[in-house]
This record gives sequence, C-alpha cells and structure tokens, in this order.
Amino acid sequence: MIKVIKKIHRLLKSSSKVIITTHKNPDGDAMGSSLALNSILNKIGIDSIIIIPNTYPSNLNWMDGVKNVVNYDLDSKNAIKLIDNAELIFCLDFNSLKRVGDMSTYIKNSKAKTILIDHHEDPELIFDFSYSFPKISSTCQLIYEFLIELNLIEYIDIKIAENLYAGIVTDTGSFKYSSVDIRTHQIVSNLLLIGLKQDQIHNKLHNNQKEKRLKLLGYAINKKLKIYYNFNTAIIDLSINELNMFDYERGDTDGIINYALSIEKISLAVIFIEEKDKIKISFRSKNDFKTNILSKKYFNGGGHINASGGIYYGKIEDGIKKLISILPNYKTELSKNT
Ligand SMILES: [Mn+2]
Repeated sequence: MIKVIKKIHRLLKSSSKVIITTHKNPDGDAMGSSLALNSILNKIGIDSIIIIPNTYPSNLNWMDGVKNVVNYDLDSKNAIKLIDNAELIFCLDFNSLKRVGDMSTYIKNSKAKTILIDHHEDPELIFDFSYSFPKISSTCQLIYEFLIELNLIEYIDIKIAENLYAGIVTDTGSFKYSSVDIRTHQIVSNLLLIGLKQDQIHNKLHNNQKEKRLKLLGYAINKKLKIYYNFNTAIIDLSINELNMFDYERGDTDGIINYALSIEKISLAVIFIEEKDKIKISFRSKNDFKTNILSKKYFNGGGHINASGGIYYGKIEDGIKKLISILPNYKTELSKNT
C-alpha cells in the first residue's frame, strides 16, 4: 500500500464527519465518483455526505443517491454548517479550489483535513493528501483504484458500479479518448461482472434528451459554426439571447463542441458561451494539440490536453477576436494535429 493510502486509511478510521465535494457544474464523472465513494463510506459505517456547488444536468437524475446530495447553491446555510463541522473533506475531480466557486472559502477555513482525488494536470498543492494521476481517464477510474488500495472493492454493488461506469463513459467520450488505457477496460469488465447493463446506462445518459436541446444543437451548427481552415480551427459562439430562444438549462450546450471537432482538417474546436458576468470557453483538440496550455496562457483556464476550459471577461465578439489573434502563434502545431 502506498504511503499516502496508509495515512488516508488511518484518517478515515478516526474521522466521523466526512464531506465529499466536487467541481461546479458537476458532470458524470464528478457525480459518479462522489456518489460511488459516498455509498462505499456509508456501507462501512462512515457518516459522509456529498455537497455539490450547484446543480447537475438532468440526464444524471437516475444516479443512485443523487437525491440525497446537498446543493450549496440551493441550501448554502446547511452546506456551510456541514463544512464547518467536517473532519475530513474529499475533493473529487478538480485540481484547484476555485473550481468549487464560493464554497472554496469555507473549505479553506475549515479545520478538516482535505484529500484530493483527481485526474487534472497541475493540482494545487494545498490539499493535505493528494491522490492525483493526470494520465488516468476519469476520477471514477481513480476511485476504483483507490477502493482497491483501501481493500474496499468488495463493497461495490450494481448501483455503485453504474455510478462509476457513468463517470468513466462520459469522461472518455464513450471510450474514445487517448486517456483510455488497458486498465479502463479491465475495470469496466469488472463492473460488467457485477451485473452492469451498459446499454441501459447509455440510454439513460444519452437517449434521454429534451427536444429543445437538440434544436439548440442544430442552430449552433447550422447558424453559428465558423471554420478557419487556415488555422484548422472551428469556433461556435452562443449568446444569452440565443440560449434563451431554446429555453436553455445547464448542460444543454454540453457536447456541441464535439461536432465542431468532428470536421475534417479541424484540430481545434472552441465554443464561447455567454453567461451573466463572463464568457465561458471550452476547448477540444485532436492528437497532441495542447488546449490546456493555450487556455491557461490566454483565457485564465486549464484542464486536460485535449479538453480544457477558460474564461473571458468582456464581449463575446472580443473574446473570439482575441482567440483569432493568437491562432497564428499555433499555426504549425494546429496543422500537424488534424
Ligand atoms: Mn473527470
């Protein structure tokens, strides 16, 4: 057992109030890893609860335990009290405390020990314990390994298997990203042995969309997609007004960017989404083009090589202008990675 695991093991035994938290706008991996870990801890008699910064997309409504999650956005008083009283806080699927939004202050000020379990590059060094492996496909894959190290793997039941699978399948784009390794498939085969029905999970995650979301996708591709073949780049932008035309709710724009990246000769796809006080930007790339370097340098962001995010403060068209103005710096790399 590696050293850090030994310490975590001891810490778990001695802590009675455990919090699990994850990043803002939690996705399948954030929710899957949190729910799976929470179920296991509860099964072995540890009093733990999940606090999410804000709500999750509706296609995750089916996940086991999701109804018991405390939503900081809706119930901040309760969330703050829980954080204040916590002895141990698991931080899942993020590398920087700013990813939990306003909650970060309370976590920082809490006397609880913090344990990071994550697969994003360059984790902050502020956590008491860090189980960080940026090459691994998903935090759910890491949770599986973590459970093995803690000798808790036997506690995975079908509901926990479904939550872990949902995280792995969403964070790997259904097993197609370069982060998928032999271990990813081995773990999934173990989940299948438990009785997981992968087609049912797929239907719940993907074949369960509202009509308006598909129409927003159609609009984004038909009316808003711009291709810069010179720089092998595709850009989509959506303003608040446009989102409102389709009765937008969180998660509706997820995945649009992948259609932009699917075009031949495109190695970088970028989507600009207007929010109340800022422009949210997502980057996706093919092969070795490092979107996280670009997003960190110019757009206050970061993430994985092929998938990262950033922020622009200002008008959406100025954010796009800024991106277009820096593309020449990457021209060679962009043309190499189509
Ligand atoms: Mn993840």
